[in-house]
Amino acid sequence: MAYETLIVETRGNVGLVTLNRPQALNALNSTVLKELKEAYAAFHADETVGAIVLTGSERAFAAGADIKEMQPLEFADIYKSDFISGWDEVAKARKPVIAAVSGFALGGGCELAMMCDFIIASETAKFGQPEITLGVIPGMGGSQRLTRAVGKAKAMDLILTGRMMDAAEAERSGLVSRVVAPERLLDEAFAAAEKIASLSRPSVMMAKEAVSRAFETTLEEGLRFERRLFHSLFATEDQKEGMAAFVEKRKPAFTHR
Ligand code: CO8
Repeated sequence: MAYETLIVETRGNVGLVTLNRPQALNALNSTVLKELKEAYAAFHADETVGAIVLTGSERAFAAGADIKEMQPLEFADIYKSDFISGWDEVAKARKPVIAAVSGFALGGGCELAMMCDFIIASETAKFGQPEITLGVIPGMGGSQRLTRAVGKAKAMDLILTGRMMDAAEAERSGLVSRVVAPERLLDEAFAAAEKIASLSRPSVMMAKEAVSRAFETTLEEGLRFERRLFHSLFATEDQKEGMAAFVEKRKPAFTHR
C-alpha cells in the first residue's frame, strides 16, 4: 500500500514505520493518524511480524499535532467529531511497539512516543509538552501518560512551562528506557524488536497486557490479572518448550512466533 505521510516496511520479523512529513517536522495531521492506523492493522494481520519500531527523522520524531490543521477549528466541530480520539486506537496496538526517538518529540509527538511500549532515545532527543504556549493543553494523553511516567513534579514543570527536556533528563526521569548515540538509534531499536519477535508471541503479548494493566487498576486487581495470565500460559506449547529447553540446556524452538 502507498502511504503519503509514512514509510512502512518489514525487515525480518520487525515492522518499521517511519513518519515522513519532513516539511513539517513530522507534525501529526489527520492523514498521519489514518495511515498509522492502517499500517498497524496490516502489521497485526501479518503473522510474521512480532514487534514494531516507530521512528521519525534525525531532526524530529514529531514536532506535535499539526498546528496549521488545528488553527481554524471551532469548539462545536471538534467536540462533535471527538477530535483526537482516534489516537486511542494507535495506543491500543496489541503487538509491542518501540519508539526510536531522535530530535524533537513535542506535544502530540511526545504523546505518540508515550503511546508506544517503551522509548529508546538518541542523545539528540528533546521531549516536551509545549501546548500551553499555544493557549491549549496536551490533548493526546500528555497530562495522563507523562504524569504516570515521570511523576507529578516533572510533569507539572514541563506542562505548565512548556519547556523541553533533553535525553539525559528524560532517562533520569524514567520517560525513556535507554539513550544511545544518534548513529546507533535504529540498530538498538531493531535489536530490541528482533529479540522480542524471536520469543513466544502469546507470552510477549500477555506481558505487554499485564504491564499496561498496571496503569489502569489497583495493585490487588493487577496482581490477580497477572497471575491469571501466568496460569494461562501453561496451556501453551511454548511454555512446555521454553522450560524443557532450559532443562535440556538448548535453545527453545517456539511454535507461536
Ligand atoms: N505543526 C505544523 N507545522 C509545524 C509544526 C507543527 N507542530 N512544527 C513545525 N512545523 C513546521 C513549521 O511551521 C515550519 O514550516 P515552514 O517552513 O512552512 O514555516 C517547519 O515545520 C520547520 O519548523 P521551524 O522552522 O519552526 O523549525 P525550527 O528548527 O526553527 O524549530 C521547533 C523547531 C522548535 C520544533 C518549532 O518548529 C516548534 O516550536 N514547533 C511547534 C512545537 C509545538 O508547539 N508542538 C505542539 C503542537 S500542539 C499539540 O501537539 C497538541 C496535541 C493534542 C492534539 C492532537 C491532534 C492530532
